[in-house]
Amino acid sequence: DQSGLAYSVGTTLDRFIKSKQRDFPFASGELSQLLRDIALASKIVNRETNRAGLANIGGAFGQTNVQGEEQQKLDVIANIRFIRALSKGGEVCAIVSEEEDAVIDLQNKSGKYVIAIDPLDGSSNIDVNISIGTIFSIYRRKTPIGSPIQEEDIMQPGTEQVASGYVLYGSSTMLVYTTGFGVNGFTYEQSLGEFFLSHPNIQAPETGSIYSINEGTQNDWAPEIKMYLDACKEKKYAARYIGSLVADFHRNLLKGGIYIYPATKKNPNGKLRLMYEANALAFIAEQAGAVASDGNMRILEIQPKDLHQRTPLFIGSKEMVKEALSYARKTA
Ligand code: AHM
Ligand code: MG
Repeated sequence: DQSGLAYSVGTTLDRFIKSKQRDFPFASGELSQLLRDIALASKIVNRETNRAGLANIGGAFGQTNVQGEEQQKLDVIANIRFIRALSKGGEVCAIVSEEEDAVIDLQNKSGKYVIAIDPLDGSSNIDVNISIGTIFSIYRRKTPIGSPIQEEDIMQPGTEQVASGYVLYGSSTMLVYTTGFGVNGFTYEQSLGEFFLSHPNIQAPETGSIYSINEGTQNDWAPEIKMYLDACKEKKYAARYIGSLVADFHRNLLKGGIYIYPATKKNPNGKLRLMYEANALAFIAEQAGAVASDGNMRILEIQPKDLHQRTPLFIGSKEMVKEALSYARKTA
């Protein structure tokens, strides 16, 4: 293939979603539509991300966009774009977003899905042209459709996710998602405006030789984390840390590795958020044969108590996470 895009003549995300609808024999196709809505919003965010550098050069794009909105920070723009797509789509009744203090109740009488989303993760990398991502979880509401949203619709553990995924705005843009039947990755072909299946049935290596952690905070860790890192160095593993969770997770998922965001003195429960960062990636990890833990239990089994609750995160190749956690047990 001369173009290097062997998949560009292959399966589009749309076709793939349609072909997978048979995984849900009783489903009406709303989840499929919802995934398409997310893909559309991610294309818009991709566009905004690509031109963010230019937009920051005073006046290059003018101060207002086509909607007449003032130029805003990319994370705010992403939040607006996703909420707009999810409200217009009609399948969603409520949204939990990193950018919003409270649950957004869409007052949508027919929506049966609840979304938790971090519209643009990796805030420290936005302004410096480094990979960033979108992370999303999809739940089915527990109470009857049309009735007022209740706490039980929102505060669901990760095991209840019907789908989750992420978009990586990297050297190319990718959408990776699962509906509980394995993990598939799609690469965005800009000139065609389509995502194409490029990474079918992703399987995480059982082990690897990459560790990803912000070592600058090591004096604030529990001793066992330091012990595990020492073991990694003993084995001459590679340190790789982008500081964008999606990018660090994605690399380790494909190559084999471990990502750790431990409890620190500053963040005694870790930094990452359970509902719209950890859960989505934990579901994908498990579906690809990797694992995710908070140090004591499976991320997916944590019962959320607070919308913006944080959790320590150990995620990645099975053997590596197992070894990391064994140090915690040794010192306990
Ligand atoms: P954000 O939601 O403010 O973007 O923070 C989340 C990010 C993750 O993407 C990344 O893994 C982590 O924070 C990096 O944190 P640190 O700079 O403390 O290493
Ligand atoms: Mg975030």
